[in-house]
Amino acid sequence: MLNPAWFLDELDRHRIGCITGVPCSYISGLYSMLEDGTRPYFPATSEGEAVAIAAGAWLAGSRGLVLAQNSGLGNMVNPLSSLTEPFEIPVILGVSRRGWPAGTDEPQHALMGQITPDLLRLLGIHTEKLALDQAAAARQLSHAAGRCDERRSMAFVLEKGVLDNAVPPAEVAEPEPLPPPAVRVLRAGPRPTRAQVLESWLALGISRPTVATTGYTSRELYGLDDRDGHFYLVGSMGCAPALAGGLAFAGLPVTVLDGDGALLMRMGSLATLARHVRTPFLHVVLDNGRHESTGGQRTNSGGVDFAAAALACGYRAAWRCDGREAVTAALREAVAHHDGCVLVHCLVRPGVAAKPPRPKDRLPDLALRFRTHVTDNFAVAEGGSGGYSIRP
Ligand SMILES: Cc1ncc(C[n+]2csc(CCOP(=O)(O)OP(=O)(O)O)c2C)c(N)n1
Repeated sequence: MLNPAWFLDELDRHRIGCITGVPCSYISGLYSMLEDGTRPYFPATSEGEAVAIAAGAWLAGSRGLVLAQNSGLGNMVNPLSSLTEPFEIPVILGVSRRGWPAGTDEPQHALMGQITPDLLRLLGIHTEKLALDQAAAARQLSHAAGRCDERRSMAFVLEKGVLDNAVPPAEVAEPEPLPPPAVRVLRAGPRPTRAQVLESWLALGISRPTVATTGYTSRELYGLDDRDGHFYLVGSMGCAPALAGGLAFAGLPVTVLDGDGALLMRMGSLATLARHVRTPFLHVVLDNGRHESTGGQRTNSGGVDFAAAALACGYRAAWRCDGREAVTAALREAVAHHDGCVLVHCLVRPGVAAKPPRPKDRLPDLALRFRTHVTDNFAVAEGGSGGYSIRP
């Protein structure tokens, strides 16, 4: 059996700067240590969100570990197959194995217990059972860190009893939530298209890492102005805010350009970001009420007040704007905020002028270009205030 304190020290030794995930009772001792607030731990609302956070950590120059129960493996399949694998962004997974040995656990875990290692391998991820013996486990963690340098992910299957659970849960004092501020409503000018909002953002000339969501938003941004500091999330719809979160947790200022369909897909990220982001984080929602990139089918966004939802989750400020001038004014005000998440909900006209281009470079090259830009140009936090330290 491994000591969780030793395990966490090993992670630190291997510069695994960002730990995220969703709990499992098999490794509750490890979570108790993480929850005491002394580690760079960012609990996620879903395991898929956690994979995107860990991917963001790598893009910020660090390494990310996702801890999860195997029941959450299904939630990870999308970002593991359409984000980390095609972009060659390495993540380390620690997946507990409920339902194993066969017949020893609750029925809802039986099938996943059987197929966990095969499923991970099917996703192309090198998978090993974490050893009970400290020296062997240390070698495995070194191996995982080495694979990160080669831009390859690795998964550890955590069987029952691998980590000592005799650690009492940490007492975490919850601050009293403050009443949310009011949404600022702005109306001025004709309703813009998505491309016009992107132009308004670019015209502000703010140089910060910018993550664009799946589909036409990424493609239009690429077509308008391809920059090293742009990350085009061509797959993994809904994961842009979480990926941006992985960057922000490292102390970076970030902008995320999101869609209404995409945000609705992983709304839990609003709570994760509000809780952990301490850097300037601008979340722009381009709400055309449509899944325009797949042919214009309706989303469920009609009447959804994304600005109020963000404030209810703990964002510091939020705007709802209708009209091109309103968008510009809201973006100007929003970038002046320097202490956490703000959201600008832009009502946009459906429509796309011409088929926007797709990024021409190889996805792994785009990821490396972005990472190099970020690590060369932005200072990252040295721990504390929500940031994790990144050491060369
Ligand atoms: C997980 C996942 N589900 C579905 C898709 C297919 N898909 C790609 S873009 C898109 C629509 C996105 O809608 P929205 O975020 O509102 O942006 P818009 O296309 O309107 O700009 C869909 C459904 C996908 N790529 N990934």
